[in-house]
Amino acid sequence: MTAIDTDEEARLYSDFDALGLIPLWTIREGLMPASPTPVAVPYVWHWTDLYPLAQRAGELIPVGRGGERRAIAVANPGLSPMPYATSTLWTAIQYLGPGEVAPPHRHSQNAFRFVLEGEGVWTVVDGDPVAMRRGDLLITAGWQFHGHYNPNDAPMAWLDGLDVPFCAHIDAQFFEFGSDDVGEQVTPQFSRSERLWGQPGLVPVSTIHEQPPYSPLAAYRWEDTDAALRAQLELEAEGYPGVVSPGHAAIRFSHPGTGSDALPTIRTEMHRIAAGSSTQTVREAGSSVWQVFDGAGSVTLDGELRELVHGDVIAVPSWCEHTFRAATELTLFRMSDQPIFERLHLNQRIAR
Ligand code: 1HN
Repeated sequence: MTAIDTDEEARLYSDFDALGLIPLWTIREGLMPASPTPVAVPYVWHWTDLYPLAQRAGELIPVGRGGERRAIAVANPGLSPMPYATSTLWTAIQYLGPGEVAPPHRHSQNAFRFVLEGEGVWTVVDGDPVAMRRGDLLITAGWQFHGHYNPNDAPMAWLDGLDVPFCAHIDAQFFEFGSDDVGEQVTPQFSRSERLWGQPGLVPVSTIHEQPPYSPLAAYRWEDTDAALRAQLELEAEGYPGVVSPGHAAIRFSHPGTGSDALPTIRTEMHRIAAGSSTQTVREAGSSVWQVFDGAGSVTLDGELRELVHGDVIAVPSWCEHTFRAATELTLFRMSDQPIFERLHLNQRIAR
């Protein structure tokens, strides 16, 4: 803060204030820090806390038009009272009981579902029914109609990821209710999008000249993800390249027609760390949220070690130094806002 040492200067500052003006020299360090100073804090939510609460909500709170979804957001304490995991990412556990319907709607926010366990719910994306099973990633890009149906006797819960905070910061939110008609009551083994796009490396020629800005493939199946991760670690053992770093395999869910991220604003990846191995220690501009899919280990967030087991959700704010260690083989899902940072040339990363 600049010292005010004359009456004339004092008048200058009060005139600035009266006209809604703020001189840079009084606030430079807040506006231009040497590196990011996120308000969000590094944080871990445990699945053993999340799931029983979602179950209780399932017993007490109906799902339907208005509230739309029984989704319970992980709220970063640094961002209180907003229901945001990081400054750009929304992450929630969503719970749908037997016979329940989460009615169709659409919004400008991009979304995905990641299935930690269970199966049987199907989500309808722009009229295309997509089955949800353990380990699958389901894509619902901005402005696609989507509703979820549970025709089974058992409840199901999954992780929702959206760019809600980012869209809110830039005033880009639009929302519309869909039809109350739930549509086709069938669960095909493969969605129409998977029939068109689901063969590796094979792009329908009819789409070559016009690709949507999001992945036209609505589901990435666990069998494929698991096989890809397993192959990387096996190839490493055979002396061939493929892993990110020793003992660390990773794949990115990509647009099959362009190779870019599956969603324009959210990067989605799956990581597997061999028992006893660690990831590199990374700091990057931009935030991410991880979920333990399988196995146990730990994460060190800005020097603080936290134990991790099945289902735990981890918020990594911008520029937070993080390292994952696998006690047993550890498989992690990751979402991040990197596509925004890369497209706007704001990406910075240090790995060691
Ligand atoms: C939404 O539409 C879903 O469709 C889940 O399952 C979570 C959080 C904020 C806004 C819309 C869904 C959401 C959401």
